[in-house]
Amino acid sequence: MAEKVLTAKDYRTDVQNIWCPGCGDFGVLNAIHQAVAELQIPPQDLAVISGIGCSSRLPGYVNAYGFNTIHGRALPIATGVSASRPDLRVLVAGGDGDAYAIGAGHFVHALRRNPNLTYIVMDNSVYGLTKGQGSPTTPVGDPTKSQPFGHSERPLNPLAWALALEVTFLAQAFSGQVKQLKDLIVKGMRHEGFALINVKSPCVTFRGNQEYNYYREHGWNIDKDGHDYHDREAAFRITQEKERVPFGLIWQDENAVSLGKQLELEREKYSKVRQYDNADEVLRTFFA
Ligand SMILES: Cc1ncc(C[n+]2csc(CCOP(=O)(O)OP(=O)(O)O)c2C)c(N)n1
Ligand code: SF4
Ligand SMILES: [Mg+2]
Repeated sequence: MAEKVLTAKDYRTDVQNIWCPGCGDFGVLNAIHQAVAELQIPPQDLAVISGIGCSSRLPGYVNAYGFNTIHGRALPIATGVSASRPDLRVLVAGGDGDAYAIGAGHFVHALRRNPNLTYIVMDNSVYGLTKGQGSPTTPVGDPTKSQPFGHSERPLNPLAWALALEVTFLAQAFSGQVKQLKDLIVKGMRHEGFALINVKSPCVTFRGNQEYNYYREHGWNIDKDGHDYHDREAAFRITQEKERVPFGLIWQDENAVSLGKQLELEREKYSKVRQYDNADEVLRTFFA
């Protein structure tokens, strides 16, 4: 019998979606459903791991293994899943607070280890779930629930930060451009190593409904503009862009060794050394 061709519908779940109408995260969810269908990943071969936040509800809406973990801790848990089950394809999802504030330490070390993960950060420049406080990507001067007269801290530049940390796949997308986002997720999931996709995903409830227009007017499609994503200096210049918001694949390094490959090599090395049957034998050998 011919194998069933999976479609985006096969990855939907019956879990009631409680995102606000108009939330940008719907576009991200659609793009994920389409991307995993394009890659024909059976649900039992897919894991979706998140932290805590509105965006981190996403695993509930994807028919796959899912784990809505702890605020800021999606990456270490996903790294463990990927390391112990290399047969699974692992997507990580979460918000700008989850990734770049409380999860910042884990972000640094996940990039350093280069595990086989595709990390989709739904960057809405606000803490949505906790009702509208400023986040690490809130622009200076924007009113928030915590600073109604304007956010005072300078925003972090996640693209420049990730590139400086030698991320091996870096892209930015807009949740209002589902086709481009889907293509980037497909490329990210084919990448051997860590793929970061920062997605501008408007929070209509706490940042108004003008951001869709802003990204449409100021968006710069670098894929169509002929950007060479192997050119590191050009990639850095893109991360410094002030007037336009770059969307597309910024940087890819296909030669870096992934954590998955590294672990294969380690297993091979250690399979050749003496195996111990019990702890007493180990203690006798090393502490005799
Ligand atoms: C350890 C811990 N600290 C704080 C919180 C409260 N908290 C839950 S979600 C969140 C921020 C959510 O913002 P973001 O990660 O940007 O996700 P969004 O809701 O905007 O999608 C905070 C501070 C928590 N759940 N756990
Ligand atoms: S509060 Fe904002 S981020 Fe959360 S579901 Fe509503 S629109 Fe989306
Ligand atoms: Mg947020």
